[in-house]
Amino acid sequence: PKSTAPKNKVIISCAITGAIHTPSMSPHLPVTPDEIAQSAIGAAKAGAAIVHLHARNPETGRPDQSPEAFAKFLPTIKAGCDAIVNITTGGAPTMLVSERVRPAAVHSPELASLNMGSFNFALYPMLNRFKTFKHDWEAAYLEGTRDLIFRNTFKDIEFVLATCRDNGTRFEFECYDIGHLYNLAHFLERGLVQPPLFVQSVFGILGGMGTHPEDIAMMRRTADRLLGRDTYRWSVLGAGRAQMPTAAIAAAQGGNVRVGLEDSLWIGPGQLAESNAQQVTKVRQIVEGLGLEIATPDEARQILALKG
Ligand code: KMH
Ligand code: ZN
Repeated sequence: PKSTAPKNKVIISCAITGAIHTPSMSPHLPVTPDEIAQSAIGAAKAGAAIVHLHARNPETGRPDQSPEAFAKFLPTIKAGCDAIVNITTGGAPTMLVSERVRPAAVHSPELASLNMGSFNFALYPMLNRFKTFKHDWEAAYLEGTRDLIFRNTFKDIEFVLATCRDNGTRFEFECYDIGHLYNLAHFLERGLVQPPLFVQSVFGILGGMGTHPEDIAMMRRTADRLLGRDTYRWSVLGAGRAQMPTAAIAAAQGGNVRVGLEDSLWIGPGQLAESNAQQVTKVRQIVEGLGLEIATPDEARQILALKG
């Protein structure tokens, strides 16, 4: 069969471990540098063009935003696959932006995440589902988000942009609400961000937008109107059980998709995903089932104008 032009291919991102879930929630959540590296390589082999990375303390599983923690798995990932490395500047919602930006500043990845506004980032409802924890910090971390603002002021965003400017890192703009698209349009107007913008619409974090198909449609329409359809590349992620339905809805409309254990621990109702690769395989089947092709890492580099 004839292959479609790269720009019509679907980029699969996989967020390997994140800072939302804690180790006691799933034995499959990668924690140590080797687990993170092998899980990222597995996701890439299954079809992820981009791996979105956070680091954790190997003993406790607590999010660790030191550049040294990332240095323990980045060389293995780069040697083991060709996927685009995307380093978080979100870190954990409890961290300050000065700490959050350091791994991207030091390791100069092709992509880094950039969270486009301040909002309540509530993880405490997970305490209704998960009740026993191996480590002291886990329950307190989740409970603490009852009174937490994930801070991403205009100055914070400018700081991340300025810090990463000289190393040519481009961004996965995390937009959890319509206002975050207006913030991105503001930075576009000021010439501080350059097209094509990689917009990651995040659905299903309590404090941000929900996961209704109307929310997904509204996000898409607003991005088209504010940014211009050719100015941005649209990707979506749905948290928890919304992961696959959100991906399916967006892929059917020309969107790109993100999966991974950062965003959902599940592969089906009540069934924990055993790996990141399992979720990538599932979303790939959805995408290909729609008659669409997935982008290779090099095609994704071209689509997103990355430095390579
Ligand atoms: N945790 C996700 C909801 C970041 O790393 O900058 C969004 C995220 C944030 O990936
Ligand atoms: Zn993340």
